[in-house]
Amino acid sequence: MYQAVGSPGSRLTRVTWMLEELGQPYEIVKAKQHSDTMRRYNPTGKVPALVDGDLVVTDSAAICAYLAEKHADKGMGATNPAERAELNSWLFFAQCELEAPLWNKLKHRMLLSEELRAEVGPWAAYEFAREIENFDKRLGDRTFTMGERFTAADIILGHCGQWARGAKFEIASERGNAYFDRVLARPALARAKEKEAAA
Ligand SMILES: N[C@@H](CCC(=O)N[C@@H](CS)C(=O)NCC(=O)O)C(=O)O
Repeated sequence: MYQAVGSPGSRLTRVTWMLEELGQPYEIVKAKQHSDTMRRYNPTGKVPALVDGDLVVTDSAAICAYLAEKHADKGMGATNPAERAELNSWLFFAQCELEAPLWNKLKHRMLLSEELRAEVGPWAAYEFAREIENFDKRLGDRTFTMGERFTAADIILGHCGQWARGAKFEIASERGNAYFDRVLARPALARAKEKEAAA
């Protein structure tokens, strides 16, 4: 059985959501960032990690890509190099562009030590708005990022949308908001959150 390691409500949700979408059994191993437990799975102490037998995978997008490839029959990954390139492009966009302002703002608000904190609010709002505009253009009229199929990329992007809404970042895109509504209404996400709450 898979083990999803990390703290409930963090990027761990990307892993539990993915496992729920795939219908795979898993247990949640609760571990806070930089705790001794977490460092046993990830030397950086960062959350989350996935344990699959002897293999430990870290970094949420890599974990989702790994699971999509392993359970290829569920159609959440790529079936050829061209599709893989497109999927990777979305995953990298999600983490490098869309997530970056969300993460930086959170770090400067409450995670960094006082002397390192800077006022990044206006920059983060500007960058996020710019990337939402880019997301709108790239998404076009598709239901999901890869077309009609819900894939690993939608997990990472959907989680960024949830994060943005929770942190009160403006999503000035009708198509973007409709996409986030669609993706965040997935029953698998609700089940993942329930399991995290009960862990
Ligand atoms: N690229 C990693 C980032 C992991 C990450 O930064 N996780 C946060 C919690 S959600 C953390 O552990 N932060 C501690 C730190 O930045 O040192 C991923 O997507 O899993």
